Amino acid sequence: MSGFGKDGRVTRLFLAVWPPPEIVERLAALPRTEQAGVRWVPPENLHLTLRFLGQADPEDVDASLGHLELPTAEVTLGPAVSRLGRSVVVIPATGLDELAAVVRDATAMIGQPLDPRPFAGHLTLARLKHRAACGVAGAPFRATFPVTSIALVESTQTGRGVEYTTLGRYVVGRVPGTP
Ligand code: 3AM
Repeated sequence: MSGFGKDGRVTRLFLAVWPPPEIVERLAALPRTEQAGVRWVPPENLHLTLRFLGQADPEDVDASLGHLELPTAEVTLGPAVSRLGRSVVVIPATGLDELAAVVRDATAMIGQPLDPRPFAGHLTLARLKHRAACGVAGAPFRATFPVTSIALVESTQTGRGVEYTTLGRYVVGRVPGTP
């Protein structure tokens, strides 16, 4: 774990998997038609959320995850761009359920209450306003990659949109402190 200030800042946080650069490149190459009511996620922000914490102290997260053995995971994205609910354009993701459950259990008392809905692995590509149509829905996309770490990410709303900063990473598949 690295990258935390010790100033006890309270921030909006979430835990996520960053896809590897070659997958981000392929995701960014999907058609991104600029049209009214469609807000595309910039390629550098593409991620798979494991848990949204909201306002929380990063040190509490570190205390909960820093000594935990996180299960390994292999993400499969696909088979195609689809919708999650009415307004989110996603690529479904499988392979993260066990990791998400461990993260969720370990951080249950931190940040906002747990979402009672079952975990639905996905990578958000765009958000739609007023049920806008989005040309990319249905486009085939398949990719598989191993998860090497999960990231604690700080989300900051700026004039240019949302900015994500990785505050720290937790390696999966080994007990912290062992080689
Ligand atoms: O990974 P996705 O796109 O599903 O929608 C936000 C994004 O999810 C979600 O957290 C992820 C990283 O920002 N998010 C933002 N605010 C939220 C909230 N208040 C939220 N999820 C639940 N409650």
